[in-house]
Amino acid sequence: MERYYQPEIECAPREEIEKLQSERLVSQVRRVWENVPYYRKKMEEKGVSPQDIRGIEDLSKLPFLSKSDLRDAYPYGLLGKPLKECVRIQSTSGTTGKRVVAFYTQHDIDLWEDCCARAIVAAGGTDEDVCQVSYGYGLFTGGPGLNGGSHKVGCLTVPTSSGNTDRQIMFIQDLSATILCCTPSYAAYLGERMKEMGLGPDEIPLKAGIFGAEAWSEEMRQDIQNTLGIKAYDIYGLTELSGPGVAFECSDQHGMHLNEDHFIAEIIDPETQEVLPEGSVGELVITAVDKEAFPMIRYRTRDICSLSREKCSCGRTHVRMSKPKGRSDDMLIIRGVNVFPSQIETVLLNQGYAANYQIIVDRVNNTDTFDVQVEMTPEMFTDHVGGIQELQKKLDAALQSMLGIRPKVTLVAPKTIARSEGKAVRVIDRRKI
Ligand code: DLL
Repeated sequence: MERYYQPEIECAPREEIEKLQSERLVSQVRRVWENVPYYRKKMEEKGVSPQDIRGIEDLSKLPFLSKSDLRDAYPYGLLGKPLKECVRIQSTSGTTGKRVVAFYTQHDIDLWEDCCARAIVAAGGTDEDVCQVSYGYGLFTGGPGLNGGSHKVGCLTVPTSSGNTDRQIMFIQDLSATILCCTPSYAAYLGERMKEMGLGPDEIPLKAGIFGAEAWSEEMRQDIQNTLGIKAYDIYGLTELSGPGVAFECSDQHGMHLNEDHFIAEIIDPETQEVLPEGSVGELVITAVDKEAFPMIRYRTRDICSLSREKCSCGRTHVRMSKPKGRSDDMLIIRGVNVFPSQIETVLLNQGYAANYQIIVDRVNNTDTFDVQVEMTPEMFTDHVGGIQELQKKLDAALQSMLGIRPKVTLVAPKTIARSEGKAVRVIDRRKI
């Protein structure tokens, strides 16, 4: 039987949700107009004032916010509350340019943790569970967000943070952890390590995993589910909008319910900025209607996905977003062809490889070079001596048919590509350097 953390809102009739969104949007716009001169100026430039916003139907009249606004207004320019009412900051993991620094009041932390608690309950979590949080703690939102959600559900929370893989496995076994929260690439690595230690899915006490913070394919989900013997749930979020828990998967595992009492989602064409009809693939834009300290209105996430309001078998009524297939700024354009790392991952997993790969793009004599290094599994490595060229040819053809462009594939020995404890580095684009 499906269980909910806040059933009255998670399963509310659509009209009720839209009424709540409209009310919250109207007061949020008024608050931001009064307290955030940076956004007020953007509204004035677009010729809109709070009187023009009477409900969600007027959302598209408002100006967008993007990462460049966050940079311009860094660090305090987008604060919606006096600093003395803020109790925490979190920050993005970005290594280039200015980091995003997001602010929280106690109310903001509360609603963020509620969203994470909804995700944990949707994954089957109760106060009987032991929830190991192996996302990084600190400035990154993954650890603190899921930690707070786990407390709210009443799970025994194991705050291991990321790294020290053998110790992670020891805690999972000794404390009989039932829920694991980490990035999907780290979950795959934990699975690989457990296999090496001779632990099969039946000897691993875990029953569910809550994995997000990076794009991962359906094929990778199957792989992790089989190795760890669990059901793997996707969770989405970004620092600017609190962190993990903006959207989460239910037992249906078919898109993530976006918490519509706190967030309004739109899909736009990233080029023309035009709002697209339901079902179209485009850039996700989110308005946070009740965040106080860092009130993002029409924030351009850069994540490419689609939305669906089709009825869900779990009983939740909130809109579902598809798995983001990548960020518009992660999309590689190689010799004029659009390539998403997730497409490569799909081909690899379908051909029996694990998700250990790296894409290296460079420009030589004005032409893009496109190399994909792929790790063989230990079985391939030993069983196919002499047949490696055959394997490579097969992979070449499959990648070309998926991408419409032929990469230079190099098969490398098992364990050659560095494992990640947080977000995996899949792409090295030397053209930008
Ligand atoms: O990654 C928050 C998070 C932590 C989400 C733990 C889920 C679990 P940032 O570091 O600000 O925040 O990065 C946000 O990561 O815009 C997406 O591009 C990507 N991302 C997050 N979740 C997913 C997901 C956290 N489930 C950026 N699928 C976002 C694909 C994701 N991409």
